[in-house]
Amino acid sequence: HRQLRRNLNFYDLQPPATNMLSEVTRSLTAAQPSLHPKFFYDSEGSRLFDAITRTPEYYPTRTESAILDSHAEDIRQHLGRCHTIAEPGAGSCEKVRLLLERWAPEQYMPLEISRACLLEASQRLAAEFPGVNISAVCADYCQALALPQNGQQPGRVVFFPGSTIGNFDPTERAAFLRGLHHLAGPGGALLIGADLQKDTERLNAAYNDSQGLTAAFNLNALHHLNRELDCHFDVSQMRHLAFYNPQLNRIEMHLECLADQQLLLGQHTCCLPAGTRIHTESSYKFTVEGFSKELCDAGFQPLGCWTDPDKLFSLHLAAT
Ligand code: AVI
Repeated sequence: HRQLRRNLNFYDLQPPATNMLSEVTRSLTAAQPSLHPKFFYDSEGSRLFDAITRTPEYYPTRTESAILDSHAEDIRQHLGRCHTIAEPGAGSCEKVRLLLERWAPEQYMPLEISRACLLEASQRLAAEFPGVNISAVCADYCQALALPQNGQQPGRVVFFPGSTIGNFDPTERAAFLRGLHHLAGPGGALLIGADLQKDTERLNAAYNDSQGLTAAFNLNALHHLNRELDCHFDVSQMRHLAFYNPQLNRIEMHLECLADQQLLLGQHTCCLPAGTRIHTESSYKFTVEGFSKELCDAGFQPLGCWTDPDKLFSLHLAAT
């Protein structure tokens, strides 16, 4: 633990390095080949995701910001007081700014696996918000959710925006929500974004933007693997696919092989025949009632839900 400024403490929980080769080999050689969406996010992937959020088709980010901007005060009133805001996967800590400005909590605790990203963002915030004590924690999701409770202090308000919760499959999601309940602790709360079910055209357009940024984002996972593992993907012979699956209420992103792909995975070779689809991401879409029920199942008591006038996106507040 290091104190970097008067109002900034940095805690490094040293997230364990994952064995990328064995994980990728297992998922690519499975009967249904897949890649975990975390492989999107190298520096180019993070830049592309940021660009996606500004496309006209990708409504979630701007809609959620507008909801937060219109209702920050109302949400705070439903909450009562807020001592600490904790944010798992805080990234560049951009979205929380609005809450730091409007709620002026005593403490902000970003939890982020990327040490470089966390250092930069927390130093910037500490300079900009001298009245907020920042406890930056470098940790992976598992470590973050197992963090000890706040001692004598009241529970934390866990902030989990962006509908990232939609990228978890139902079983994982239930476990993750229980983890957020633990992180919030007794007397705590959760403020979480959940993208809503809507017409298929709008959903499909959001994941097939006309500038091709989502396609580049999806394909970038392969450039990332080529760079880290030298696995010889011919990226020019792969294509981006994204479509809504109405049975499972989710957008599915895949990468389809346009020609046979001969891959080198460590000492082993593996062939993915033309036509193979690698499932790279699911993005579940919710109903307000369905998501509230999931919060209840994880032990939360819903306190309120805010949406935009077109009911595209929802922000849920729940107490532990
Ligand atoms: C990060 N996550 C909430 C995004 C989503 O919409 O599921 C990731 C994304 N994938 C393609 N576009 C954006």
